[in-house]
Amino acid sequence: YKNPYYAPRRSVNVHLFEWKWTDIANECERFLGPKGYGGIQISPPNENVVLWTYNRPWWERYQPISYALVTRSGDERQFADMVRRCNAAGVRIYVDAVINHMTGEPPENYGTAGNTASYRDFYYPAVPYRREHFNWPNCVIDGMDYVNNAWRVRNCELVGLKDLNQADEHVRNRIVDFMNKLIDHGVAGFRIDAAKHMWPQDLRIIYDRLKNLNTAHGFPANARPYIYQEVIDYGGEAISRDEYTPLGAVTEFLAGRELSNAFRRNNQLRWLSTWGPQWGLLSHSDSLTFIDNHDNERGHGGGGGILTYKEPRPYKGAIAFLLAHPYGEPQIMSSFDFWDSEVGPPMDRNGNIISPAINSDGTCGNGWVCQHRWRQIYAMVGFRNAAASAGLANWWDNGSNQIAFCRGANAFIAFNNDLWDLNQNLQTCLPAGRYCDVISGDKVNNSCRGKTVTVGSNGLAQIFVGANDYDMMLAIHVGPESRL
Ligand code: AAO
Repeated sequence: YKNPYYAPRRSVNVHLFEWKWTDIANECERFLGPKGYGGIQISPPNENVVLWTYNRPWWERYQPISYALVTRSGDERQFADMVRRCNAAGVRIYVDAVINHMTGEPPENYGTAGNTASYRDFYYPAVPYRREHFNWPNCVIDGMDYVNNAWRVRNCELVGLKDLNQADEHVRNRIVDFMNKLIDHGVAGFRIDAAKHMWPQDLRIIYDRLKNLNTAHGFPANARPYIYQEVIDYGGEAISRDEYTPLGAVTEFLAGRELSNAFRRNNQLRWLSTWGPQWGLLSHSDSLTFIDNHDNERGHGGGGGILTYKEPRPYKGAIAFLLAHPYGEPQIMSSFDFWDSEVGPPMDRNGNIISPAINSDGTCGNGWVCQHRWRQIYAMVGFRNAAASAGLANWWDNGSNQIAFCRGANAFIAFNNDLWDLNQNLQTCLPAGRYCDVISGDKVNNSCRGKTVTVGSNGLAQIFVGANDYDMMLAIHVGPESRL
């Protein structure tokens, strides 16, 4: 369950938060495929409650009404078309699976597929679930439970969301049928929402009943779905991420917290020479790494202090380090612009999601941030693919916030987060020649719109990253996007 089964020479998962299936299919073909992205985390595809009372907040999608594949992102036919077209473009789809619970007790009681529920009776006829399928008698998790009561964290309700009992055979079968249907459609795996709130032994039974990935979509025989479990663990709680690593990969929230700290200059970049498990992070193969996610970019789920698109310079630096370093399986966030932590995606008066517009410079419009289209970010996807499995080599630092390293003989990156220029003759490990710095400008028709770096026969090159440069990093590699 720990292999994402990316297509060859690809990496990096991007969360296309609240995107529509037809837009994702187009994005796979016109951008993500060509730029080398490995996969996409999509928003929950199953029916959720419609919450006009809160003007259709983004979080209504975390309140299931049924497992019908109909949401504001699209219906089942559009879902199937997306998965087929993305797989054909070499880009995998990972589903955000909300299987811990159903809705809370919202004011409204109908869903995006037109089904209804009777909350008082814990009755969800379109699944169906009844009271006997929920943990009973019900209780609600309170703040201290996270610290000292694992039983309550798993058996009581998360913010009042009706808590399914995954020890029940009927519940397991409904969840397994839902996930297997998605595997039939060609998805490559799942983010398990609120995994901390389910018992590991129940999750194991569910995972073990999942089908192998669909070979008709290009997966090898006997491939198991990639599973990354959402467990928030900064230490000091009753439930540990280590209870979930025997089952699959786990979201490593510490990575984003530490890199946000460092790139905000609250910690010197030189200490990153030991980045990885020595920092208290999960082992490499267990770890899904990211800077921000859809919760902590807006202060949900205990956010705060995390870099987001709203602080672009240090954010791009942190993401560049995340993608340049071999540690972990990285994921990036692709957001819609927000000013309020509850507001949903751009929509028209009927609540239909408005598609991102694509501007002539390749960025997005209509309220979509599209970090995955920022040059400094997609360039680092190309960097990671060129670096491939080469290890980290030739670490250099100035004893402060200027660092540089190689990935074998394939790629080289330098960062300057000090208040003075970086101007050094550094070992790039690359073959002699001229390279385009993919951070400061694209290579177009064999000419470089950014800085050009000349590597000598000894691998050395003069590297300059000014303290006032637009970005704090410089990256070159042997791939066609950089070699001149
Ligand atoms: C909405 C309304 C609620 C209403 C509810 C039901 O906002 O007022 O009661 O409906 O009607 C999302 C939204 C929720 C929303 C929900 C359903 O974020 O606001 O509720 O949809 O519409 C915990 C869970 C974690 C969860 C996170 C939000 O463990 O799994 O809360 N994340 C996922 C999704 C998320 C989604 C759900 C789950 C539900 O990513 O989008 O909710 O499907 C500690 C614990 C964490 C815990 C946090 C927050 O964290 O460790 O496990 O996360 O508390 O309670 C420091 C600590 C850190 C601590 C944090 C906060 O940072 O270091 O450990 O403080 O105390």
